[in-house]
Amino acid sequence: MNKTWVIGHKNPDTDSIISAIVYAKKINATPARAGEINQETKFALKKFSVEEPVLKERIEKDEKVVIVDTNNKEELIPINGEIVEIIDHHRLCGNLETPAPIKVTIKPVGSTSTIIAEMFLNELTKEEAGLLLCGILSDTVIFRSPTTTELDKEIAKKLAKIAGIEDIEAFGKELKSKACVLSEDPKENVLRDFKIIEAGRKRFGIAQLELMDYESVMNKKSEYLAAMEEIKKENNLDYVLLMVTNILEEATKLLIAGENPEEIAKAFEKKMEEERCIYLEGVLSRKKQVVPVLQRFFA
Ligand SMILES: [Mn+2]
Repeated sequence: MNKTWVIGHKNPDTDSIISAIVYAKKINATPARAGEINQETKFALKKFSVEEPVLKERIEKDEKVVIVDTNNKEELIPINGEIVEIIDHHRLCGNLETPAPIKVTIKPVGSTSTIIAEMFLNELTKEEAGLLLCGILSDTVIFRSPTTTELDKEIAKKLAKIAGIEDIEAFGKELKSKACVLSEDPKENVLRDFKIIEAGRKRFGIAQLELMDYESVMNKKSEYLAAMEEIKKENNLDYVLLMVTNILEEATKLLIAGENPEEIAKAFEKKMEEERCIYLEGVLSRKKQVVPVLQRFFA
């Protein structure tokens, strides 16, 4: 039998790694990762004594793969083998092809972990439930992100019960605090959670850091802007934006590298707060609150 892998997107986040681990276990496949594991995910895996999945650089011709937490070819490692299933919570991208019909599950919920938890709710071990709870809390920013649905909250409660976690909010904050540990290198931090999107004729790189303050980035603003300028050139982009998201304040300071920062301020109907920075109250989600604004404005 050909080997079946379960893998999420490059620059993997907690939801993507955990979805791969738990789903692989449930279907007797092998989980893999498409990049380095971040501090938050490491905390989650350690907490429930689960090993890191193996790093995979491509899916070989004779291998099968289940894709989780994305359906965008550009976010995946090269796939020479056969895609057998997709489970995701992002908009349908339409750039993946399969030779035969496959099972596709895409739901408008806060995390892929939510979908997988719902599939196996009555057959989860304590560890699996704990891991999936981490996936939900991470992607929904402890239910603060506007991507959060009632189903996410409902499933999270059930998972917490199975995992023996009493205070979901406190556990979520502990998990999220691990994501706030920044490296000394601004460029590394910007690339940590970085996505390239197109809006009209413009190409954007949008990075996000979820923090419990602004200062850890804003005190080194010029260094961050220089790093963003470099990344812009390297990837042939029109703009690189950095969402400095304060999850406690539930707001984002958006740093802008690119020719015409005023144009970006205009897209969000904001005044420039300070040089190359606008303040976005209530904004936590790149997918729901930043990308659509740019795509509408630059359409
Ligand atoms: Mn996700």
